[in-house]
Amino acid sequence: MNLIEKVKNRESLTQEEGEALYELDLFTLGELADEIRQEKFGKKSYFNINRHINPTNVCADICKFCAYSASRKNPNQYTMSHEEILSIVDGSVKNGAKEVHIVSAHNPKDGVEWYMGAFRKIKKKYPNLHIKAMTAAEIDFLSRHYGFSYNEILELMIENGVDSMPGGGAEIFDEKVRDYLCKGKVTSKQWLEIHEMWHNKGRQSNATMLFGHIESRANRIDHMIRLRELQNRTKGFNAFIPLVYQRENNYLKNCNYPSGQEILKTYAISRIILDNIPHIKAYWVTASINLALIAQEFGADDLDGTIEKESIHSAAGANSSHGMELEDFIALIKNSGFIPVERDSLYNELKIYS
Ligand code: V47
Repeated sequence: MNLIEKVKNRESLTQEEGEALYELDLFTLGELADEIRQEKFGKKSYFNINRHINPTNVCADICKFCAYSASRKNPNQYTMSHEEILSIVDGSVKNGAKEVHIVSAHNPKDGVEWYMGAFRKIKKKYPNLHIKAMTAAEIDFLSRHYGFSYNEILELMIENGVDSMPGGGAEIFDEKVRDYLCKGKVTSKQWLEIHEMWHNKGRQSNATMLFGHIESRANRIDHMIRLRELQNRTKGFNAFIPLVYQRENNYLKNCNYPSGQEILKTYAISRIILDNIPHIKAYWVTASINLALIAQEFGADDLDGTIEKESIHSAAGANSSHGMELEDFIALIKNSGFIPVERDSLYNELKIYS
């Protein structure tokens, strides 16, 4: 059976078949991915009203691709107090946010209680606000630095109000590339183990993949297949998010920056390979809003959200520091021929803008 027939029959593809997908032309791939997307969600495109908060940029780990953490290139260290974090949350809730997405650097000075206390205070004040927080990289850091087991950190997160985990810290799972990018940080095996433990507690999370730097196409397929295998066991991932590498103000050079065509192929292929992860998110911050809108025709059904403020990718050159106005977001999705659907963090539909 040829590759296209296998995709049309919804068979799980092997590493070699995944790599061969990249050899198909963009429009064939787009058609195949769009068929799967339409089968699952029709013309609906999901987004949420959310706020990204990055409470500290002080980091004990060094990732070559990161322009956000305080370093020689970015000497402006900051760490927010709980009061500062709460006052941001107050403003966001007033603006209609239903989710706060909290991701920090790996701060060796503040202790586990600084992280957990912030979640507890937010949850106490806003019991219905969804807290998506703590990447597996942060969990691994807290465990290493303060001597907690993964399970203890995960239990503390639940106790203090964290509802779901974001997909950050996955980068690229291939050990050789990962060692070059971010040696010393959570390993691929640990990243997957932490998400598995979280899922086994009945909780949900997302998964990212940082691409468009020094990795190969084969590395991307391997990354997707490792996620697919975990998802087969737990069903705990909601969304897969291919993050396009942003190249400014960091220490990662000699990269193969992807063309628009390569980015769209990667979205389409992730829709095809990850047959068991419901949503493919075109995170407009790293893809650019224009490409994210086109990605809706190449398998992506989710555009993340309005964000309000963003620090990690804007530090590396993305045009995202002030998020997106809700009206603009809705109009852009509508004008691109899709139906904007406001969702909550677990993909329950809240409002359809037909
Ligand atoms: O893990 C850091 C990435 C991630 C750069 O779960 C970079 O819904 C591109 O995980 N170029 C954090 N990417 C952000 C993240 C995320 C974003 C949106 C939604 C969700 C979700 C998760 O940002 C890090 C890292 O892979 N990153 N530097 C850079 N220069």
